[in-house]
Amino acid sequence: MFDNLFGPKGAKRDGSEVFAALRKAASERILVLDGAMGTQIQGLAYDEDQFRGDRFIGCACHQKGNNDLLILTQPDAIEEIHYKYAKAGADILETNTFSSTRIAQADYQMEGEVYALNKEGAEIVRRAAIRAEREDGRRRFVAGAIGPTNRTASISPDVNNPGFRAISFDELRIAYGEQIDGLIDGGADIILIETIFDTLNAKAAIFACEERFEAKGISLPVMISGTITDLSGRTLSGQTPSAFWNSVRHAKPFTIGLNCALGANAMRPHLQELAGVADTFVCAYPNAGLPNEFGQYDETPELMAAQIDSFAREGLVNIVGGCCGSTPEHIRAIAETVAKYKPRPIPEHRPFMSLSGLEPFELTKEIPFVNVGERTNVTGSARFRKLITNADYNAALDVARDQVENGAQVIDVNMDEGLIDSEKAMVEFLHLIAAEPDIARVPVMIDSSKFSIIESGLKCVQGKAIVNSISLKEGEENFLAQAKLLHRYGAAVVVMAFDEVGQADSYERKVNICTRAYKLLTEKAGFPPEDIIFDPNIFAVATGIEEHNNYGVDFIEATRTIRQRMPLVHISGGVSNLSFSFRGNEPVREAMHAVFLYHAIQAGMDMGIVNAGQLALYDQIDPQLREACEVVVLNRRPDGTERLIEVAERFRGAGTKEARVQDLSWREWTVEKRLEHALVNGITEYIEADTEEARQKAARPLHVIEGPLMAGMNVVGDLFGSGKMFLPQVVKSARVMKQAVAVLLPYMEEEKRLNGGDDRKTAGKILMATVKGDVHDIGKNIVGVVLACNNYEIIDLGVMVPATKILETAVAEKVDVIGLSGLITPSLDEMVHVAAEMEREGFDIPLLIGGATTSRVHTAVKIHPGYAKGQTVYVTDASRAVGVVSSLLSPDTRQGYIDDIRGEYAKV
Ligand code: B12
Repeated sequence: MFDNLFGPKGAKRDGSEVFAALRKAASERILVLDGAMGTQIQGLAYDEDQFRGDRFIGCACHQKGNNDLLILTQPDAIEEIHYKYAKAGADILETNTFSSTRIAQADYQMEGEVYALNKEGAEIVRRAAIRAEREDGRRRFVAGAIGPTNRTASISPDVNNPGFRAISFDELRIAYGEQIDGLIDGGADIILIETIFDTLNAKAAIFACEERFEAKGISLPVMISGTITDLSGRTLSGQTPSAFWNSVRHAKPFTIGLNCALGANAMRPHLQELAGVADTFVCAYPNAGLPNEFGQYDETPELMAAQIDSFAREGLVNIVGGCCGSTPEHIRAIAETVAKYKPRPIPEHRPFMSLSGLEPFELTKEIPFVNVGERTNVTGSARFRKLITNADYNAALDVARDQVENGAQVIDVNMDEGLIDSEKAMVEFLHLIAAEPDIARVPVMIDSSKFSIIESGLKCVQGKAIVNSISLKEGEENFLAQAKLLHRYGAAVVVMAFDEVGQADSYERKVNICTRAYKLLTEKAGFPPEDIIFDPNIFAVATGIEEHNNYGVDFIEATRTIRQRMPLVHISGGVSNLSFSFRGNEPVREAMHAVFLYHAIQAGMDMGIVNAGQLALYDQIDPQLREACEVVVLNRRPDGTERLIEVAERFRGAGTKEARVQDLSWREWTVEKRLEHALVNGITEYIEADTEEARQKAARPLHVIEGPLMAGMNVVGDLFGSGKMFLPQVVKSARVMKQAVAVLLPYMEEEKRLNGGDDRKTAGKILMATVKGDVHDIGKNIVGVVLACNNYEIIDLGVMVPATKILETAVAEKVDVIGLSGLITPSLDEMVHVAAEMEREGFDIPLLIGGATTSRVHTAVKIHPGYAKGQTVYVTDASRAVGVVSSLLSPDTRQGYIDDIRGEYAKV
């Protein structure tokens, strides 16, 4: 039998018994959470006096509508609602404390009652749970519900002042802490942070949980439930489900999930996304449909249960329940339906650093190097420093925007400047960034040498950020205290190889300090290894001081050893230090950086604060200069420095990369080589003339794309893949490619006209999309153009398109074929998912698959089998697309073609 607190009588009161019992139950079956309180309370039709009860008879403020207050004034009625849910089949009962924080209760002047509301709220549920258990012998768990409050920490309520916030992280943290104290003291088994529309509020609640757990010497399971506010598929504060997961994963929640705002059907795609990425239990409790004109929910128990049935059947959930509009009848129907199914198996943990802004960023093996944009750093950019000193934040935001547009995957923000209030500037700038979705989509690196500035920064970001940096400089105790705090804020961390003695300058010291920090972080601060980034210090070489000659090698070799011994960690560094002794000779500095990065990346450096726009391309460095740099960076000869100084003289004044581009000797090359050169170097100046020349040489305009232009892009891809080119440079290549394609477009249209295409009626409607998570669109656009020139009508949905949008548009537009494009490995899984959804929704139209990384084998083995009702076809390039589509759409050839494809795929 149970007593009031934490499990059976005699159980240890540290939460471990609850954890074990819940984990066991959740791995055996799908658990059921209760339904809405609001609808039930409305049914009681209480008036103002009943809301006040005897306890608040004379209070000044009106109380009708303060549902939580009924805990204190009508406890029996509230207990009865919980009991009904328990009897309907709920395993987990939520307290009626959604708004029981001092922030939300301020509307009713009930701030003083917050502790009582939460404590008594939990006690009431426990009474109902014990009654139900006595009757049927099944244990019920008490979940202390924490709502989002009525304020948002990362959105300004004032449209004219996007930097303003109506609530701070600390105000939320304190208010939640008070609520959590009450819930724990009242005997809650679980803390449920729910209806999260702003992840920063949730991060404050998580922080408060950990603080209160630590203070009380217990640890309860935490359930976290976000709200996707509408069909945009994002939270109110703009995060996608995976970005949301990355932001809260540090809490090691017992469940992650979604509730409210949407009915089950509309919630499905977002739930699928979460279920795909989360290595913990998943919980869903949607509304009973969407509210009608009167704000009521019409979805019957049967209808809602039928939709939740499919969640369970497809293995998406471990816990289900209902939110707004659901009743004990809904919960009964849901409990009955899910009883037939096994719970969702928890996917294995993917040990990749998973950051987020509004969108997720996962540092997988496919990403050779992460460019951290360094233009928003007052210590590195004189221009940015000036803008911040002059408080010209609009122009400062443009700097951030430019970096993201040009390929920075993370932006470094540093405000360490003696003449300004750095803490204030950090907060202000991060608040402003949050209001700019095109910047806020990437994660930030909060960079400061002052820990207080770092903490202030962390209180402003809803995403998972990186902190730059901490070190062992002031000893282990300080290091651990900072590390634990950072983990509580949910940040990844850069650790400088610096200890009590000083900065690590030799191979041994770099390796030893990083190894020591690693042990402390993973064994004592709870840091996942993949969230650790070591900066083993890049120092200047070729300074004329012999002891400095091996600095490059020391960094590179330390990197290799660290990555071998601690394979999940990352290595970063500030590259510009390396070439300090060649200040004023930009060509040599750029060459040294490119050479250094090339070798360091091979050794395992996978992140760097670099101005990639100013990097030379390794393969294009003057061979003599490259050789001289290599000798210095790799310390191959004692006279390396003198030799580099000698060679360097030749380049002094040769200008930067831009100036070298002015060297026009490449204009003498063949047109194919010139196109490649322009693509690789991002040169737009001659691209139109060169494309035109290539077109005149080619039989058809398309041949220019599929010949020299594709070949050039493949060179770009290879250079990028091998660490000799960087993302911002690839962005430039993509722009050049688009310009070249634009030159060819009118000629392709002309071809169509000459073939009499304009007069024919459309040959069919084709929907084209680059799948969710993928931004590559050059290939897809070309395929669209080629098909359009062959009289097909194209509906192009763009990039990053979720499956639901593809399917909905396909139905609405009655398309004949769907074409999916994808160039990165995760797109392969997304394509499998789209095919499975097409099967589920009863589609039978052909599905084309294309883009680098897709393949005939993957299509045959993974995509085709999941879409039995229609035919999936892998297409290698744009020119083949026309033949494939016409064979699939012509009644004469269709069946024969499909039989051939099926025969071919069966052999794979
Ligand atoms: C340009 C480019 C970019 C540009 C894209 C700009 C844009 N608007 O498209 C930018 C810089 C933004 C970029 C970003 C990234 N990229 Co990139 N990128 C490339 C690059 C160099 C060229 C792609 C290209 O345009 N090729 C030319 C076109 C014409 O070829 P295509 O797309 O294959 O299309 C042809 C056919 O495949 C076919 N086709 C294509 N789609 C379809 C669809 C249908 C229905 C049909 C029938 C046919 C068809 O027809 C086309 C014409 O014949 C490739 C390297 C390569 N060799 O592909 C890397 C590459 C694809 N990128 C890569 C990576 C890793 C990334 C990033 C993850 C890097 C990062 N660090 O963040 C990000 C991805 C971000 C994201 N979430 O998507 C890797 C992917 C590795 C992998 N297996 O996952 C590659 C292979 C580079 C490499 N070697 O590492 N990239």
